[in-house]
Amino acid sequence: MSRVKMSAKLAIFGHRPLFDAPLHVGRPNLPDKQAVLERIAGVLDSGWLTNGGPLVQEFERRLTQETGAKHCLAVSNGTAALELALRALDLAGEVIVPSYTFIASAHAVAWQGLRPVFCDVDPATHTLDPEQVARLITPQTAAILGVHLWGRPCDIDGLAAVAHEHGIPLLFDAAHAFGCTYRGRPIGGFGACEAFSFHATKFVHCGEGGAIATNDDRLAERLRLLRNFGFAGYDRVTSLGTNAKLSELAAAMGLVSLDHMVTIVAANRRNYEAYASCLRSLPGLTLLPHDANETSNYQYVVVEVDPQQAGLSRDELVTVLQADNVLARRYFSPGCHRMEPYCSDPLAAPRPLPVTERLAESVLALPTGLQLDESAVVRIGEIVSRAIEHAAAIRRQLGRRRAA
Ligand code: T4K
Repeated sequence: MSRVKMSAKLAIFGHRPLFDAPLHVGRPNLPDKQAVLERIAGVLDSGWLTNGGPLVQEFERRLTQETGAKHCLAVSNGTAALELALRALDLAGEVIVPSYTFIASAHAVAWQGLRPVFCDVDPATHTLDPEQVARLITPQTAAILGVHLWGRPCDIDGLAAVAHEHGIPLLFDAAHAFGCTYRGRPIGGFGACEAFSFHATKFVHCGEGGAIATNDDRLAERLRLLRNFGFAGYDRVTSLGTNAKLSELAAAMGLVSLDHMVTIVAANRRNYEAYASCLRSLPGLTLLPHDANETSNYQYVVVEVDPQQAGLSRDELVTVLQADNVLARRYFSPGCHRMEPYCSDPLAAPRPLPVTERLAESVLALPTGLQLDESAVVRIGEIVSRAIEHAAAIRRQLGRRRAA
């Protein structure tokens, strides 16, 4: 083993991984197993497992308290929340969405027979750029779907101005933004409606779950029908509908998760700050900042890698981290417009998306949540620091691997 390899104690050079077990991005937070089991035992004893049972109703009341929205309808997952929201707005034509997001944002639009038109994002926030949105408006534009990525709210005022000028609805994919605020007000009360995800990987979760928040009584009524086969009474169907109900078992998990929300956010924030101090002095790495005037859930730790300054590309750094059992993720790469069915549709991205392309090449997400403490973050910071210090040797090592 060469002198360089000995000094760079990294698994990529054949050393034992720094972590024995993998650290995942999106490892579910499970703060109180006993409380979950007790809630689930109560569900089983009651003999009421779904169809808007007492725990789903309690979960919805809690969501209303957290978001301040007039209505919160629990649904089976975040994608269903988006699909129902788009359906309830009775849209036809195009919906402007960011390409830099999880594929569900785009698929929910296409699944409703609408055409997603992909727009570029603001490099500072990774969310829709209202100026770019304005340039994509055509007579076919039916709505704007903003995504509050990483818990960072969109420029809601900017997007609302564009939507208002053109008389089209604005709605939000708030899958990442439960527990966050915009101008001091909780996410959930903006636009026509906002769609949350409570997937296992979200900081508050039901295993699988979602919700739609709205202040609009008529929209809420329509969403209630859509979620439950169009049933307006015991055996009275008044509209088309689907089954997007949340089960009592999932609500049990969600309620316990909500009980521990403050602890989880505190752990996320502690981890975020620990990452910030580890990465601050390293060249070519930028931790996505949070607005100090707003509340955030800190559920994603997002780093942009500048390969010129860091000496390593994002993908090379991910390989180094993964060798040490830190399963950093390339979120979101490639952008939605580069995936099927959208990359086969010449009309899907009418303008170039340079910021999206750059972010898709440079962003990585690091593990956080209750699974790791500050000392684990410091060790991850050490891996990154050693990787940058030994960037040239790592490149040679990866080159040898590719050649072998
Ligand atoms: N809009 C946005 C902006 C979204 O990010 C999402 C979902 C949605 C809409 C749709 O909401 P849902 O319909 O999902 O409610 C994950 C999640 O599956 C997905 O929910 C999430 N966004 C997305 C950002 O991340 P993947 O493909 O990256 O990875 P996944 O689910 O395999 O899990 C990530 C890691 O977490 C795994 O490496 C292992 C670990 N893990 C995962 C699960 C499910 C566990 O340790 N235990 C588990 O139970 O999508």
